[in-house]
Amino acid sequence: MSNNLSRYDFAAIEEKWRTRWLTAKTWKVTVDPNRQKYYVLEMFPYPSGRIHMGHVRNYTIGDVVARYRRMRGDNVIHPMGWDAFGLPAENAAIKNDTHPAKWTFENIDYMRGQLQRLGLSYDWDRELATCKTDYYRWEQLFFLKMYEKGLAYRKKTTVNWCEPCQTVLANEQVINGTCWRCDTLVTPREMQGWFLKITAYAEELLAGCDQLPGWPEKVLTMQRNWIGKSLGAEIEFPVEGRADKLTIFTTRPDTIFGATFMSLAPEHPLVTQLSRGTEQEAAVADFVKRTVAARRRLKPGEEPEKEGVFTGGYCLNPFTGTRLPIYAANFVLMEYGTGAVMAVPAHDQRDFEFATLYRLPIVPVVLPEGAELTAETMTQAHEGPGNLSDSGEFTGLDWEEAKAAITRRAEEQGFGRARTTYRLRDWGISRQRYWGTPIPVIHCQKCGIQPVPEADLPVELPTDVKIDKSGKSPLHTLESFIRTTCPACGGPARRETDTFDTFMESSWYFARYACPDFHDGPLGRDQVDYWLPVDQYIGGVEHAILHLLYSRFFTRVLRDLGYLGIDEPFTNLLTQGMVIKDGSKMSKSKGNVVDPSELIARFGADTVRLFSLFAAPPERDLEWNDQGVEGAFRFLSRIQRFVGDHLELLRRADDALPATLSETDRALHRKTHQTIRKVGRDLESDFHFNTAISAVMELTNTLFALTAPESKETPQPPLVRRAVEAILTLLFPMVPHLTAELWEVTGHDRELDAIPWPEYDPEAAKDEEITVVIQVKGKVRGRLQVAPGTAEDELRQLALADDKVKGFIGEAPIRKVIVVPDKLVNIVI
Ligand code: ANZ
Ligand code: ZN
Repeated sequence: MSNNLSRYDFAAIEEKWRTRWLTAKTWKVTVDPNRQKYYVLEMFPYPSGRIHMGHVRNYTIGDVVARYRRMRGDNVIHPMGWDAFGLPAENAAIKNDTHPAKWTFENIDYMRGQLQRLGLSYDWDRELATCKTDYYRWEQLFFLKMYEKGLAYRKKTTVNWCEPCQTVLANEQVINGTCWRCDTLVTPREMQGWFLKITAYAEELLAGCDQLPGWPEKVLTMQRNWIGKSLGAEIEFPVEGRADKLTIFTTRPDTIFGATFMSLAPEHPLVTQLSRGTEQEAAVADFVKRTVAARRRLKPGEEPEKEGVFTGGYCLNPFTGTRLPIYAANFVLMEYGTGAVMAVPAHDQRDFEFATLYRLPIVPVVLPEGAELTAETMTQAHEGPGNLSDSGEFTGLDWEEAKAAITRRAEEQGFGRARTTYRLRDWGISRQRYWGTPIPVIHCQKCGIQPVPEADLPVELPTDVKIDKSGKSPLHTLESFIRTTCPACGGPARRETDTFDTFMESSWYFARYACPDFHDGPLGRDQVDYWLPVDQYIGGVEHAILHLLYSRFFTRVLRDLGYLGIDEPFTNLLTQGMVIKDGSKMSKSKGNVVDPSELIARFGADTVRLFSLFAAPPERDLEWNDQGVEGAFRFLSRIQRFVGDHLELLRRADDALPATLSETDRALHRKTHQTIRKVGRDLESDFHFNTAISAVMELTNTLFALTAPESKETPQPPLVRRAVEAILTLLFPMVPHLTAELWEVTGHDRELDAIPWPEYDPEAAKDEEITVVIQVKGKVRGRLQVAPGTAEDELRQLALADDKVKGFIGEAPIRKVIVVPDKLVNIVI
């Protein structure tokens, strides 16, 4: 690299610095108890083949945080790795007649190169790939420990089954209810599967949401809703002609006198039992079959058209003895509460619609203050508060009192109890796939399920397999894998062929990054205790529920197993927005992708980084625009040209400030320190990179204007040098290569990477005051001395509080106050 700066030769500059940093392992870190640690982490990518603009944005944000914290003096850990198991590798293997492992590792190599081209400051010695045995072996150990504690168990579960393909489909392989490969309608099938008892941590995971002030409120809300805690009661209704009772869960025991029928989930066992032998039998059977199939076709959150069928059976209200018909209804879920609902149409909108549809009675029992409620005049359910009516001894009570009183009475009478339910379900982790972590258990005909002994771990995923076109996991037929001996009786036994849900791998990778060289166990306590928790986590909002919840769950399980000493894995969370082009998210199917590699080749990594930071604040969507990229490129070109043009001056300039400063000197000095203050605040508090960059652009403009040949008076060299130094250091986290180069050529011997973040001088940054005129009815009546940029609100208040101005307003009502910042306040009376 020559010091010929006549042209912005980004390719040469970037290569030089990239190579230097990678060779020197500039970002390698080790535990240092005497230094403040800072852990910044971006969600690791699936090695799909190439990085996309979403990755560029995510990783650039993380990189700025990492570089900024380093300049602030923190011991920064900034790792990167690969979420390398998963279905796309199997699909690609079929399509390209290759092996998932080969495809995955080739992608990793390619994508690592792409990330390095971006100049991202990772400690590559911590890199991991979850498909490697030395990673997933520890996950198998966690599973065994959880199994021992009863946190991992097996139960029957319903899966998506494709008959022609003879395979289980993952949810994302079911498109509109049909198989993605052969278009046949998918059918539900009962199968044994492994589950992790995340529900055992439901309460703690919920309470933890209140201890995460560094998370976006919307993500916490999603977490809380997903856990979905409901306080209510369980009440038993005797079923006519049967010994067993029907147990319902309700959050509104206060409405029990208004129950007019019962609704059961189609899968509820009573549905078929009650209809058996009645004239409803055929209709019920048909309904159950249809609704269960239809439900699988619903997208998450979508509600079906309400539909139901009378089962032929009745039960009795335990408080009144009233006979209530039992229906099966498609909006009742088997997995929630008890799968049975007492229907109160007057006070529950779903029940109201259902009752209207099937002409069932509506009995209002909770009356809003001062209002009449009658079945005839109601057009919708009254779900809000009120006082009880027609409710026997509870009549007249406020609804909250009634909830408690009715629950208590049910408890005393022995047919009910207070109960809390959670919407959260245990986590089904079995996948009938090949490219994943083998679940370490053995099935023995004699002894049943036997965990693989710890000493026999890892159960390695065999790689000498051929993925065939059927899409079936080759594990199911691979005798060399399946055949084993029972650890209990030593007899012949078979290995489990299910593999883990790949969310397992991403639930603890952040901890493994802390101790890549530790091989005596999953986590080296000294290292994880020093580095964890992650101080700043950054990723897409699409992971706001599952990945984050699973990671929070795993962290607690690992804590309880003694591997970790923290409760929460991520102290602060930033969910960055999407990259949009032509109105929709950049995606292959939309054909609107911009390839980062092409952009880097054309403009350089610094420009791509700068644009992705400048175009929008991180949490918002970023609208792609080509002019913006060119603008970023021009800005960097101008900086480099300026340095090139003033090289001699910059190198020679004194470090010390001149004894006397001219007005121009002071203007540049002030702007320099104000910019340092502004950028520091923007990076420190809410990562407003876009406004930080704007501020540096302003400083650059000021510098150019004052030093232009036509400028009346140019600043002295030390001030020019300080302004340039500020520009370079402030931009360094965002635009590392060019700034490092210019720093070096302007005669600094310490690398910019080792330079502390600049401090601003409050005295120098102080604004000079300006005069703002106050007008009343269009006439100048007063003047304010304020700092430039004083907020409109403040100007308005100052103007209205001015004694002279008050005199001119007198008693007249103020119609309007027009504020022109930095200029005038106009009061219309
Ligand atoms: C009677 C009642 C009266 C209800 C009323 C509501 C209002 P959350 O708050 O979401 O927990 N429910 C119970 N189990 C259900 C299931 N498996 N599928 C569908 N709905 C179910 O909702 C609890 C309420 O949803 C329960 O309280 C029950 O209806 C219904 F004026 O019971 B409620
Ligand atoms: Zn056995």
